[in-house]
Amino acid sequence: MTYVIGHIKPDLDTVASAVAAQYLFDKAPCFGHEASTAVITQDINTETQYVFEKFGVTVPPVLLAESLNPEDTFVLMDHNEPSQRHEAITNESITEIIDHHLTNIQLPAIYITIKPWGSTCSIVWFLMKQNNITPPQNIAGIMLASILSDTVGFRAQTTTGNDKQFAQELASIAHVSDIDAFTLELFKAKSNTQGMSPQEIVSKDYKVFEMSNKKVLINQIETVEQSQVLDEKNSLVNAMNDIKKEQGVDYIFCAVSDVLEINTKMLFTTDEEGLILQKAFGQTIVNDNILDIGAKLSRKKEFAPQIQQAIESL
Ligand SMILES: [Mn+2]
Repeated sequence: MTYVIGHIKPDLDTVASAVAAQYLFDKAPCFGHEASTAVITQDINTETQYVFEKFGVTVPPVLLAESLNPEDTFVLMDHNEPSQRHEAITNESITEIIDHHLTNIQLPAIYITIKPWGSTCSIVWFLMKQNNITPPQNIAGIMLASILSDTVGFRAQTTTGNDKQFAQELASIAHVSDIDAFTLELFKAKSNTQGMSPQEIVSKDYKVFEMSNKKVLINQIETVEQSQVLDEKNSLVNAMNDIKKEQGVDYIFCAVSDVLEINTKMLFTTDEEGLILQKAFGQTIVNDNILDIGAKLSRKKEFAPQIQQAIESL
């Protein structure tokens, strides 16, 4: 069996691209995956659940290591780094990679499609077009939603002209007439923090980085209700202090990003962290534990490298 699988802590693009790629492989024998099954690494997030329900697409099952056979192979979607991979996947079992991230690939010659586009679903749609394959309405819908989600509605720096064009094409197959309205609907589903505890908010989507021998945790929460989230500042900062201890990190930051206004306010817990942020973004702190870093949304491009530089220059 060939398993088509995205990264750990699955997001919409990783799950939808696996479903779309399985459809492509079924219809296009030239890919050489005779029997393929889309699977996921872990439970899906609320945005993914919302989109799959909306379009009536079945969520793929979680891959169970104990059900694997030695001859099973894997197509990695939306990731290539070993640290992003399901732990049961060995180097030898990977036969193909379709991705749009920074590469760290040390594998024998296999099929690799990497394009610097905004979403892996953009790449899968490109491959479908190359092979004259049109997905059904519901798969086109989850692909469109993935492009809009990964590019933050074309606002992210990673957005290319192809992503915009492909989204239009997929929208017409999916019968989505108003992309802007659909984007807002997605943002609302994604950014619903109601019912989430402060602990859940400040650990919703975090990565731990190694910067100058310091462990740095950067969490990001995307919202359309930034001020409501920040009203809870004191409990969020307390929760950040707990997570800092739990995870044994030196510094912790929580980016509260307003995806409609395109603005990020960064939460921090100590004066030293505040200084790092000021160094990184050159702004003045007007409110305890909060720094407005302006029109930025991308942790990968706009927060992490700047914080790293600031820590290196301490
Ligand atoms: Mn992606």
